[in-house]
Amino acid sequence: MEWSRRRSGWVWCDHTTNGGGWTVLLARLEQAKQEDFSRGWAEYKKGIGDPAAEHWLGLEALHVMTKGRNHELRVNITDWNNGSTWAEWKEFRVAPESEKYKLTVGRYTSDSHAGDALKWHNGMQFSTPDRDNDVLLGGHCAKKNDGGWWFRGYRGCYQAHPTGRYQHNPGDPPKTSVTSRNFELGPVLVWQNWRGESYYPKTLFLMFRPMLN
Ligand SMILES: [Ca+2]
Repeated sequence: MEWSRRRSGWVWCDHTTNGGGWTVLLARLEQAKQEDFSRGWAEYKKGIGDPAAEHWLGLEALHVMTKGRNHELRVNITDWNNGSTWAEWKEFRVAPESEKYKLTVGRYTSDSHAGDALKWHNGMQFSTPDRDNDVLLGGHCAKKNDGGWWFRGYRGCYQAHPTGRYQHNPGDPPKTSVTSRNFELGPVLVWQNWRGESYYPKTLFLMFRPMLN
């Protein structure tokens, strides 16, 4: 990972994974003090956290950077036993704020391992604890699940909740699943289509780059 100058400012880039050139849009990892992702619309719009640590790039930057040409999206996930998985989508863009930063993601690549959790979120508008843009009438997924994301709502809020609370505390033994007690404390970081809704990843990175053709 290294720094790279973009129109939106300095961003964290991965120059080694599958050809490099990736801009990180969300980083989740164990750190001394975990970032707080239970934040409002204005903060998800402009970005959250330290770009060299846990962070969210920002919805406006995502829109500006993906609007001109097609991009691909990738997720890298690691577990607590040196295992890892990944997935790629060959279509990714984020609509302007006037369309509530609607997500378009598709063309999941068949050799991916992590599971197409984002299919559930394709076409959704972004929601935050202070903005309910999901399709659930009489419910507010982002408030209930304490984070910002392209929550759905119909038949469930999410299949991936990458801005969920980071449950692991420094010094805790490695965690391989989330107990019911963890869930009582609030929704945690999950990618259901990999090892199910109770598996808790150690790190998760979402990144994107322009399509080469
Ligand atoms: Ca709603």
